Amino acid sequence: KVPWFPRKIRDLDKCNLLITKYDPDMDQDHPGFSDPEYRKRRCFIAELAANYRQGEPLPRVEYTPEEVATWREVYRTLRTIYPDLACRQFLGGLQQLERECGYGEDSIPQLQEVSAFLKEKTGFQLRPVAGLLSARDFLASLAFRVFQCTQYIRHASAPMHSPEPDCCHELLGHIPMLADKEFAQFSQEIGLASLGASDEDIERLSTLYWFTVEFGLCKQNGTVKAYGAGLLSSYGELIYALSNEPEYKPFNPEETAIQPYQDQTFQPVYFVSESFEDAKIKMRRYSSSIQRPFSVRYDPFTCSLEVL
Ligand code: H2B
Ligand code: FE
Repeated sequence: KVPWFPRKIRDLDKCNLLITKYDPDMDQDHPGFSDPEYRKRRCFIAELAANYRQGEPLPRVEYTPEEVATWREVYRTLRTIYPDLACRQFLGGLQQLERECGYGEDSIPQLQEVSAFLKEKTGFQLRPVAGLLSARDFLASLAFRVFQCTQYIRHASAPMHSPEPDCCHELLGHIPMLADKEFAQFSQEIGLASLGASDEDIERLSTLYWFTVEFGLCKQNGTVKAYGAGLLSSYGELIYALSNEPEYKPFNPEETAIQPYQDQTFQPVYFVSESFEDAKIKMRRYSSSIQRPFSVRYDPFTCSLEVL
């Protein structure tokens, strides 16, 4: 039996299964666990996401001076190392965001503006999400060029690390890459491959997502650069991944899809692709090997799927 999957963009309202693994109310090791003010703030922002319906304007958050100070510290620290370590597409996207979308260390960009910006560049749009989503729901939204974005910020006591996605991770790690046409297409293709897939195939696609979109490296002009959002939003791991300590393997979906990964500490291994073009071709070949009793095509005019 084929698992349910969204057929039109509105159906994403039903893709809302949250995983409470690392949230500040459940996880004693979370830096915000013993800060009731922080937890209250998180609940408020979570409500905004829970009440959101597809097509509505994205909620605005008035960030406090303390939250902006956390953002400033993250932005400043990362911004200085990007020119050496980030791939060209990322740097181009970030520059455009700084010029056209108010990116900078003085304020946290609002999802509404960022979503409008992306829509013009690659057709991607944002949707607010309360926390970590199930892999199936998260991947399904990519099929519609919708990126699920958290809106809260990490705890002020640990500006350089967050156990879960937060707005620094989304806005600095993911958004500049999603402004690149080729990367946008790569992301959507993972999403399309996930629709109606078995739990085992979802697990393999999640692992591929992890080692590409989150922790991917690629060669550019003979040097290895970062394109993964988990790297580009973590000062410590970005430096580590591009030092000579970790092991590198060439990106190869069959092998990458079954590599065990770490969500608590740095990755022991990173996968390097020759280029995005190369990663896209290999991923496409892998996706077409996934067995499903139907095929899907995305219709951008109606934002819905044709299931054949
Ligand atoms: N949920 C949210 N909110 N952000 C993510 O980046 C994310 C997620 N990543 N759920 C998913 C899981 C990823 O780890 C893969 C697809 O499992
Ligand atoms: Fe992420």
